[in-house]
Amino acid sequence: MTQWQNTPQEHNGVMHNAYQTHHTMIDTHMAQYIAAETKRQQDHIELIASENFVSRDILMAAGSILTNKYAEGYPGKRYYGGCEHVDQVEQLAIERAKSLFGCAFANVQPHSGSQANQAVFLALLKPGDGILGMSMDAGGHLTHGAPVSLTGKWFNSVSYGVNPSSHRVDMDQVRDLAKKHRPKLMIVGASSYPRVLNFKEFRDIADEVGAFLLADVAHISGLIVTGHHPHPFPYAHVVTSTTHKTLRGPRGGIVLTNDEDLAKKINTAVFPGLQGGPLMHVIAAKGIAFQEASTQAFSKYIGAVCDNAVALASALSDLGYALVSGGTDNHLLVMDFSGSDLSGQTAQHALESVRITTNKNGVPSDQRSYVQTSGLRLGTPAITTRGFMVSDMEIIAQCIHQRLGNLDGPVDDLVKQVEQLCQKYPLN
Ligand code: DSN
Repeated sequence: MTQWQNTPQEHNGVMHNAYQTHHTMIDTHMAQYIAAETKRQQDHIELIASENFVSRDILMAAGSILTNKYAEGYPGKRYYGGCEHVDQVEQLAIERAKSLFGCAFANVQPHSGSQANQAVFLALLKPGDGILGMSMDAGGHLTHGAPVSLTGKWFNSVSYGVNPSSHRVDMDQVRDLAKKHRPKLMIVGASSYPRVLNFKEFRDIADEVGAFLLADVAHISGLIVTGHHPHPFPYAHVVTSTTHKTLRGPRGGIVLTNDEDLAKKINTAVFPGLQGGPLMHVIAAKGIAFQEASTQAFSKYIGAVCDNAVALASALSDLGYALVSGGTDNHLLVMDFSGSDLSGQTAQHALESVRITTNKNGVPSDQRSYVQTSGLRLGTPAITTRGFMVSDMEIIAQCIHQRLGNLDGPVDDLVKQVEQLCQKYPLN
């Protein structure tokens, strides 16, 4: 058992497995669905790069009585009575977020990463203003100006991509587009970019055109706080993140800055601009996650996440698979099926049938639709939390290869292999 795994804990003489709490629910109908999902999480190899398994403390806080409390406003300035304890909860979460990310201001109320980004847009922009973000096929996120998102509909959105052969961000294109369109906000960050982002270069360009720089570090925040990826401060004016990906906290978002004036605008944008009552149970869980992420064990965990990603990428490459950018510097990799008969959608479904969970994903210059896609994104945060090690990546790569190389073949042996791996690293 590795030191960053969750372990069953004794409490009042009873061993508690945090992932079995549904056993005592009275609503047996709903409990049966939660039980089924618990079993799915236990029995499948979870390779979705944005998912993870939280600790017992985080699960308990997220399921606590704090869910009962309304607390519109901010600590010390609420619109409801009885907030003296939730004020302490939120203040502690804020202080821990500031300390973890080394910044002066933190808003821990956004219900999600998308809402954290929307808060920045509301704080800094007017409808029709220009934004410059990464296109989705290059790895960008919906809220970075995709045409189908509010951010693409209400703002004048221009997208940069990656170099067609290296698949690295094309900084010349970023500079050219910034000079041509003079956006008010530039966004650096991605959902499926396997390489290091250069925040300083983005800031230099933002300064050249007088733009704000937003770093959306949702995917890599766990790497950033442990020194496994360069830090967005002092380059970004504002940083947003989710709290549930590599950071391994509850589902939610945060907004961070060092600028007092921006902090005030962001607070007003989150509440009352976008949201009503904050989710105090989730804020407590976020606070616990910030504390956990500041430990040596977490740092070792993130190191293992990256080692596993590199090992999985190299095992798949050795088996002949093309990867976007040829590999990875972080926690994720994207298999590239461009030019083959296999689509991301078919690959995802095929792997699901042998209990390997992934998601189809666009690749640079993808010729297929967003529904089909030519890529498959794989990530190692969740399996590493369970304890999977570098030596297991070869086995996972072989399982993927056997399934994708024989789509109509029998699945029983593969399911058995996956079952054995999952039993070796139980989810507690
Ligand atoms: N949907 C998230 C992901 O899977 O990366 C991004 O918000």
